[in-house]
Amino acid sequence: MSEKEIPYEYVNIDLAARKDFALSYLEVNPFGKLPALKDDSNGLVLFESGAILQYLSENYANEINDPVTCASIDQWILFANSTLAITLFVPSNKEREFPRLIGTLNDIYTKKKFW
Ligand SMILES: N[C@@H](CCC(=O)N[C@@H](CS)C(=O)NCC(=O)O)C(=O)O
Repeated sequence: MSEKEIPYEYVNIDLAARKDFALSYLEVNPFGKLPALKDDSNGLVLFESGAILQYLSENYANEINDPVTCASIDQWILFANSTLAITLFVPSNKEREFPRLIGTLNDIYTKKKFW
């Protein structure tokens, strides 16, 4: 949001504290996971980082409106939130898959500007 100069208020939530404020966060995300977004301009409440990024990209980053670029953005969001996340956070996958994925990512982005 800073990169796109979208005004925002950052709310830090200590879920581990289980205080009233953290518990009321379950109204925002019933699964109790971070991050989440509340858009005061239209009342939208959204969780899942990928959905948040897609929403911000489609509704606030007005310079991106061609389908090819949008598809590429969606590809990298889904790659990060599915393929890469499973590799990083599932221990049995990490050892085998992580070096391969990171090696390929490194190859791609040493040749190409990060967009
Ligand atoms: N797929 C979700 C993952 C959400 C997630 O697992 N968030 C972690 C922090 S990165 C969390 O809230 N952990 C606290 C907990 O599970 O109690 C997303 O991308 O938003």
